[in-house]
Amino acid sequence: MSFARLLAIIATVAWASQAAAASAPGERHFYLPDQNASKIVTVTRTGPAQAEVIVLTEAVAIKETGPRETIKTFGEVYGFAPETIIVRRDKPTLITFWNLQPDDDHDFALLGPDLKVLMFQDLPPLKKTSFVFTFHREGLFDFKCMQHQPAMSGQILVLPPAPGL
Ligand SMILES: [Cu+2]
Repeated sequence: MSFARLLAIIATVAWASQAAAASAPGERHFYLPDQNASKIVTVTRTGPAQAEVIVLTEAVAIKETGPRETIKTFGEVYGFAPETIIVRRDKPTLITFWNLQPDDDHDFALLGPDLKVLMFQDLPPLKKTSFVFTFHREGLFDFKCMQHQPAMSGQILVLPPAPGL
């Protein structure tokens, strides 16, 4: 990773932490891609989809179950499983996030190629949260849970349409 890209990621995470801290819990500002961001990816809550992916939130090392030494060193560690999602351009893909934790909120921030946040959504505890994503550009897109950085991160790889379709 280049130093400039690292700086941009730090700036993005700092911005989101600040935005989250500016309002009380539960009052955070969640949004789907705006008109400009929709040129990169269209996101709806429901609708027809041609592919489906389920993403679980995984408690890797947490205060309730330990190990204590690990948490002391790393803090609580969560992850997305899978953390790499592969979709095809122009193919509506239903992604459902299962927040498996009974008492921990997660969130989903999708970053554009310039590392601007394209969308930011809450993933409430013990809930399935679904979106239909249609990417209009190929490439690699980072996503993050802003509450559990840096470990709770992943990438969406957008491939060209399948040959013959
Ligand atoms: Cu999280």
